[in-house]
Amino acid sequence: MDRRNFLAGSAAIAGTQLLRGSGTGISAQTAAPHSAGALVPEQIAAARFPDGFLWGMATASYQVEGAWNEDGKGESIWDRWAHTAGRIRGAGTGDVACDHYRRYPQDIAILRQLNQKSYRFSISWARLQPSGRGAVNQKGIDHYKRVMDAVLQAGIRPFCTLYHWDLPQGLEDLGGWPNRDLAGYFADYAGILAKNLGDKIQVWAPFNMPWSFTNLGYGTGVFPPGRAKYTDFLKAAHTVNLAQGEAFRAIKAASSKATVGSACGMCPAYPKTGSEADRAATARYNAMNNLYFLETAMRGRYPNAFVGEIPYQAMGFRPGDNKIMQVPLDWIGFHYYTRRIVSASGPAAQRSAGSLATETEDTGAAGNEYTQFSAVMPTENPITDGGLEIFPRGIYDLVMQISREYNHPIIEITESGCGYLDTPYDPAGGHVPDARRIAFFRAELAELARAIHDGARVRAFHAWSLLDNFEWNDGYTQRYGLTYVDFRDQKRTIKNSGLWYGRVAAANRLDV
Ligand code: IFM
Repeated sequence: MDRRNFLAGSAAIAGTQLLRGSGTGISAQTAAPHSAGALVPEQIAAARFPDGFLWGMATASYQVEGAWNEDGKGESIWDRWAHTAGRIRGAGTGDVACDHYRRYPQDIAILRQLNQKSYRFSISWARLQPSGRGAVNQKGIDHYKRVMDAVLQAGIRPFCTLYHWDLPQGLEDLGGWPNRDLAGYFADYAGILAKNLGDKIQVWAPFNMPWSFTNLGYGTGVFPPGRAKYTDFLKAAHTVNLAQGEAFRAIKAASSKATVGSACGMCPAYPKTGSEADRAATARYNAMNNLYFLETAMRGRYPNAFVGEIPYQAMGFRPGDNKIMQVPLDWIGFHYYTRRIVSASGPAAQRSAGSLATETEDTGAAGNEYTQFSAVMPTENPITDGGLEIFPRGIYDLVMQISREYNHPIIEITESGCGYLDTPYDPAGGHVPDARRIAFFRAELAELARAIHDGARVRAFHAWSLLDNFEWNDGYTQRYGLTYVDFRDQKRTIKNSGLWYGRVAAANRLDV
């Protein structure tokens, strides 16, 4: 099959029927698709990526660094949470994690070996400002300068996420994200980073998955600080929107070369039926889970994720906040893992019980009296060991949706990956034969190539993750890495998926 036929054929397989949502600016699918659409070998072989495409990998400070109390670092809410009995599966903590704090030269050498062009990492706020405000810990700055030098020497673009969930405990003690003063503290932190590292870093994203940490930390309480009040979530989310705007300005003021974007968790959502109620519920889900921190930046307004009026009072909105939030981003970054099927629900809160809140629950928001939708992850296609349904077509739908919504912005896929528990296999010389991860990325990347062919301006893809690491409440019971880490001795073994991904990065194609 030639390239043209491949693309035409795969578009037909996808069969998307995107409609404009009424008055929301949100697209909604007419009905839930029930299969991923099998990809044939010719489709994989025909997939191409543009010259200069930025192949990358991602990590996050608390998940990999360790050194939790060294060189002046302060305590974070994840330190406190993981040190509390019963919070983390297997009693795991990030105290040592992958020891990336010391072993970063070795890890950056892996990125280089695998032909990577972009390294997305996050900075530990408590390493820079131990209590989250005030004096700067010079040892923290010096550490990240050394890391950046190593990344640049390897010919890799540093992509810095300012906040990947590890709030300094000192700021939680002041009320945490529901306290709008944190927007100002975050802007100070952003300015410190841009002033000290802006000569080395040009690509910045203020927040990783802002909906997740505000909702899980303050709305449902399954992540630290473990508070469960929906109006606290509304307040926390509003502070984060203000903080995103203030940080954007602080970074740009300190570094003329800086570009600022996002790293939102997103999930393409499909209505369960073609009914008006399910379509409206899907639009609310999309507004809440996908656009709540994007529409605010791009257009200075909240998308209406609510039944009825936007609850400005409950979120602590003040006159003029629109202007603070509005900072048209230089590019839009988002993650893709899986999809949701959405239906209208009553006002009663529905939440899956007993989950330790990995990505499964993270993106699977449940409704309440404000939002009144039920969002379910289907299980029609294979499920990863991490518990997520594999749905390659979702990345195509999501990329095309965001392209349409925001007038064809530059897009970066900031994360995508899968949890599989494959381990080194001795008869094969210690290789990690994780064929399922290769199949996952191959199918998904073919769908991404299709989106690029159809006009989406995607310039980067970051696989989650460079290393097996601390998977939040699941501790070390999940492995998302393209490099296997033996947590007994910190030995790294590049998995077969990592070797394959390195060849893809070199060739810009998938049939390698
Ligand atoms: O490990 C997480 C990461 O921190 C945020 N996105 C999803 C990953 C896998 O669950």
